[in-house]
Amino acid sequence: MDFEKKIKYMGVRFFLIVFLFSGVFGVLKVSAGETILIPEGPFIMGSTEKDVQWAVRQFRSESLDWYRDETPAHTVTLPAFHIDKYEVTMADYSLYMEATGKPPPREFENSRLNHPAQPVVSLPWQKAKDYCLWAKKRLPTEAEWEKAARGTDGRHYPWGNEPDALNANIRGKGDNYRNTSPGGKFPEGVSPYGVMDMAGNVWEWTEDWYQPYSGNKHDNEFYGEKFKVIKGGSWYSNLDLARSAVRGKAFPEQKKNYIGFRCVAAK
Ligand SMILES: [Ca+2]
Ligand SMILES: [Ca+2]
Repeated sequence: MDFEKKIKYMGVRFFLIVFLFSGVFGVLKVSAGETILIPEGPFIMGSTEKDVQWAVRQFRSESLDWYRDETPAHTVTLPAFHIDKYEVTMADYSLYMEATGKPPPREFENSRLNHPAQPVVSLPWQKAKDYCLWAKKRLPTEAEWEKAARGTDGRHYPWGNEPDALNANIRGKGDNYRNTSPGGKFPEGVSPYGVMDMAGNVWEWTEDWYQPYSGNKHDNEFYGEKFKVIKGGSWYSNLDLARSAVRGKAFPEQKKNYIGFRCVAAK
């Protein structure tokens, strides 16, 4: 190879290396630490009787009882806080494992779920909480999560009231994803504040126990300090469960490939 060719060859190689590096960091940039400010003030949490009737009709549900834990709709006033724009990703969690020596959750071995920009899954509640504390944040309360998802006006979904199945990664691959999707692939599903994937992709751990709302008339054997509330539905659930008022529940020690999380911090 003569000198001129060699220079050219090295130039191409240099370009390729820069290109690959920017690709890798591009992935990290999507997820690492981007947060959204949720302003202080009141919002409507939970579901009215009318909301419940709507869901029953829309999803041809067999029982009104499925929805009773969302009632009554009530106003909650929160101070301002920051919330992660995206669910915590595999790339985020890899940095944490490197820094702390913590072991990987088992889905790190699953090729369908382990792209760096896909949400980390299969972590029990305490491990999700530990990650947030390491990142100098914490898990959201149920109220914080719901306000960040649906804004102040009591809408069914982050984007409004239309039950549009293409606005979120839910069950089935009609939305192009059979499993979890990389963060931010559903721009139409964005919340009023700009938070991504609050409907679908993965359910998200919250700080709170599954307790009745004040004024709730529903007899429910699952209330108490047994289950943690999870929010938003997942790639494994239907559009009904992706409503922002839905109160999912999971035992804190459950490790599921449809449960992930995001963190919040004080303003
Ligand atoms: Ca899907
Ligand atoms: Ca989600």
